[in-house]
Parts: sequence; C-alpha cells; structure tokens
Amino acid sequence: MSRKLVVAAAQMGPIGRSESRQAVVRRLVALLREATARKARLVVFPELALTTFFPRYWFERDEELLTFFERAMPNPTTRPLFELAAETGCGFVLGYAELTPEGRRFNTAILVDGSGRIVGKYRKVHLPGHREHEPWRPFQHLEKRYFEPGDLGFPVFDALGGKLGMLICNDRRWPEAWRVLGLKGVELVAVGYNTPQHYPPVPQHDHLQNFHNHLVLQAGAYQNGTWVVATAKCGVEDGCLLIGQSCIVAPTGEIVAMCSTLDDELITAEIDLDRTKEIKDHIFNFKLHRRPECYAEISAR
Ligand code: CDV
Repeated sequence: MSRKLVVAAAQMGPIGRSESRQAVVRRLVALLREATARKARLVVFPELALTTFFPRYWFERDEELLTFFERAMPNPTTRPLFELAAETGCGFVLGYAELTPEGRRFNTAILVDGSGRIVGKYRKVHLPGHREHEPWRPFQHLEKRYFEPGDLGFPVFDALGGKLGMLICNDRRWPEAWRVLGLKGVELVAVGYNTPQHYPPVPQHDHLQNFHNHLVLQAGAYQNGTWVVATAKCGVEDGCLLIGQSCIVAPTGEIVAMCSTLDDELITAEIDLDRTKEIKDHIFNFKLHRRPECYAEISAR
C-alpha cells in the first residue's frame, strides 16, 4: 500500500504582545483551511504558536507570565482548530506553553489526528537561554526560568501510516535528540521554532542563523533517514527579528519546499514515507553498521 501523503508547514509571521489568542487562532484556522484545499493530511505549526515569544521578556510577577500559558488543551479559544481537523481529516502539530494542574510549566507540542483528538505530546528537552535577568541583552531569553525541561523523553507515535516524532526549536541543534527518534524508527519529524537573527552572546554568528537552521535540519533528516517538516514563527516580532525559511526536508537531506516570506505562509509537499528506506536500509542501517559499544561516553558524561 502506498504511503504517499501531502504534508504542510504553516509558517507564521510575528504575533504582537497584545494580539489576542482569538486573532491568532483565526490565522491558524486560515492556514489549516488552505492546507486542506491542497489535500494535506498534516500541518505543522510553530513553537509557542499562540502568543508572542514571551521568554524575551522579564516578568516580575507570575500572574503576568501565566497569561501566556494554556491550562487546558483544547480550550474554548483553540477548539475551532480541533473542530476543523475533525471536519476535514487534516491533523496538526501545535506548539504552546503548557501549565499543568500541578502548576508545572512546559514548552509543549501536541499531535492532533484527523479526528481532532490529541494522540501525541512532546515537551521540549533542550531549553536555551538563562535564568536571571540580564539587562545587557537587547532582549531576554528566559526559557530556563519559565519552563522545566521536558519529562516525556523523545516519544514516537504511530500516525499517518508511519512513525512521527516532534522536536522543539533548540532541540533540533542536538544530534542526540534526532538519534533517539531515529533509533525508534521515526519517519517524519515535526519541528517548530522561534529563532532570533541576533544571538547576543555570539553576535558574529548572526549572519549564519539561516545556514545553521538548515544545516541541522538537513543533517538530522539524512543521518536518521526521516522526513522533516520544520516551521518558523518569523519576521519582526515586538522589535525582534526572527528567521523564517521554514522547510520540508527529504530523508536524503534535500530541501523539497521552503518559505520565501517572513509572514504567514503555507508550503506543502507530497512525501513518500517509504523513501525513508533508501537511507534506513542502505546508508545508515543501524543494525548492520552502528557500534553502540563505542558510544557509551555520550550518555555517561
Ligand atoms: N526558541 C529557541 O529555542 N531558540 C533558540 C535560540 C535562542 C538559539 C534556537 O535554538 O533557535
């Protein structure tokens, strides 16, 4: 049976700090509708897709910080997305700030299937940035303060006739994250990101941000024989420029579709999950060629 399907990256332009969740969900719904018109079965939205990238702000008071978090999913504001998935049969991956009933905070992505049900959840493991207020920076990056590291590992879900995993932004720079998914046979990795063009600790890399983005996505795809759908929130968001170039990458490492704006933009590609075998069976055949006995130091240190 053919395992060909159309997938989409639904890139988002900036979300202003005062933009309402309702207005954002209307944008997401429009992108999901466009994807279904193109016969997509899965749409990948960005990291923290419902609000501005709030870790750039120092909040004195918890009440202010918590306004950016979701206490339930779905909730009355996001329900239209779930209903549209059920109506059209097109699933999605959505990043958002999760506040658990116990008061724990995670940077989370969920996988929603074509019946509108949540069938997978991932919580970001690699949290970049810093814990304390650092006024020398033009903007903060307080993920280490505002979130706990994910506690779900790197799960892989049966979906769309294949195996689907999720990574969130900084995770994509870590080969270990890709490899754990690869070892579980992942065939499609959904990645959402918010990546500032300017990296205050190492500004001499600013001109390399787009290059590094594609470098790690293409390497992750190739070295693990998986499709990748990687989606940015981008453009000038509250004065901070975020990179775009959302893309769909084949298991060969080739980019097969890429956004060309810094705004809401949908790209689609027909992908064949069986093409993962070209790499999984012949180039990186883990069973035949991996030497795990030589890699113990990676997790021991
Ligand atoms: N949201 C992120 O995780 N952003 C980081 C930046 C801060 C380096 C990234 O890896 O793109």
